[in-house]
Amino acid sequence: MTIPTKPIFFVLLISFSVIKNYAQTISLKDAYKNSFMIGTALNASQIEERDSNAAKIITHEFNAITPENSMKCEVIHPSWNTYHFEQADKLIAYGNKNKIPIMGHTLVWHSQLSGFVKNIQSADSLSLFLDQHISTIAARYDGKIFSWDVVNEALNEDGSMRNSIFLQKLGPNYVVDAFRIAQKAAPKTELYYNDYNIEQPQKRAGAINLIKKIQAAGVRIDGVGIQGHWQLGHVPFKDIEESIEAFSKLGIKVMFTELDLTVLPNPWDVTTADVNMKAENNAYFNPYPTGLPDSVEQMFTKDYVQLFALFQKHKKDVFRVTFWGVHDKQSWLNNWPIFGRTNYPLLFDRNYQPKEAYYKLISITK
Ligand code: 9MR
Repeated sequence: MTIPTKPIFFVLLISFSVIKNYAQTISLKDAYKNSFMIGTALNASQIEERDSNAAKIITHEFNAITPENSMKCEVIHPSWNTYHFEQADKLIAYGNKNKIPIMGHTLVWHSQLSGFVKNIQSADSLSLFLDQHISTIAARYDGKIFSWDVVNEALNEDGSMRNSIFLQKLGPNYVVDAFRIAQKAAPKTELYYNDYNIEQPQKRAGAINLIKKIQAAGVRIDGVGIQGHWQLGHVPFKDIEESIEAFSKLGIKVMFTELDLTVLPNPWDVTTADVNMKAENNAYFNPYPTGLPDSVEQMFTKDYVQLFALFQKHKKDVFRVTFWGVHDKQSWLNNWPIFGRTNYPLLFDRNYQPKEAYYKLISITK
C-alpha cells in the first residue's frame, strides 16, 4: 500500500468528515417537522429511481414531492381524448411506496401546453378542453395526491391578468371556472393558486383579488403558492414577510413551492421566472464554471438562513417549503434564462453533497 501524499490525505479526511456529519445529521424534514413540510421537485429519472444518489437524498430529506414536468399538459394530455398517464402513475406509485405526499403541478398553465390546445380557435372548444382536462386528470388522482396547483401563473407583474390563450378566449372568469371544475372532480384534494413574484406588492394585490374572486363565487381554494425563484443578494425579505401576512388573512395556506436561489448574473433588470425569456451565453454571464468561490458560498448560506428564519418566524402560517429540484446539476437554472451555464441554487451540490447552508438550516432549528 502506498502512503497517500498530503493533499490527497486531506481531501479524503475532509470528504470522510462531511459524509460522517451528513449521516449523523437529522434530516431537513425532521428538523422542520413542527414548522412546515419540506418538499422537492422530482424529474422523470428521479420518479423512476434511475438517479440512485438522488433517491437516497429524497427519502431522507423530504416529506412532500412535486413532479417537475410529469403532470403538465404537454406530457399528460398530448391530443384530444388522448392521455398519457404513465409518468404520473409512476409518481403515485413512488409516493405510496415511500409514504411521501404528492403535490400535483399543474392543471391550467399557458406554458407547456400541447400543440392541439394552442391551435384551438373557438371559445367553445377551449372551454370544452378546460372542462375535460381538469375533470379527467383531477378525478383520476383524487384521494391519491394531496393537492393541485389548479392554475399557474395567470398574472402579469402589475397584477393584471396575463394575456394567455385562456384569457383571450374565455375571459377573466376562467380561473374561477377552473377551480369550480377541480372542486367537483377532486373533493379530497387541496386546491391552490401558484405564481412567481406574487410576494411583490403589485402582483400580490392581483393575486389577492383573484383569490377573493374565487372565494366570493363560493368556490373552494385552499392555498396559495409563492414560487420563490429568487436571486442571491436580492431576496425580497420584506415583501415575503408582508405576503405571508396578507395571504394568510384570506384564510388559506401559504406555501413556497419552487424555491431556488440563482447565484449567476441576471441578463435583465427584472426578477422573473418567465420561461419564454431567454438570452445568449458568454463568460461574463457564466462566471463559476468550475466551482463557487467561498465568498459567494457564504452569501448563499446567509441568504438561505435568513429566509428560513423568516419562514420559522411565521411557521403558524407557512404550510410547506418546496425546493425546485434535489441537487444543483438538475436545476432548470443551468439552462434558463441562458442555456448551458453552471448554477448553484439548491442545498445539495453537483456531487450530491450537502452544502454548508444545509447544515446551517438544520442547526437554526435547535
Ligand atoms: O423546471 C421545469 C423545467 O424542467 C421545464 O423545462 C420548464 C418549462 O416550462 O418548467 C420548469 O418549471 C417551471 C414550473 O413548472 C412553473 N414555474 C416556473 C418553473 C421554472 O421554469
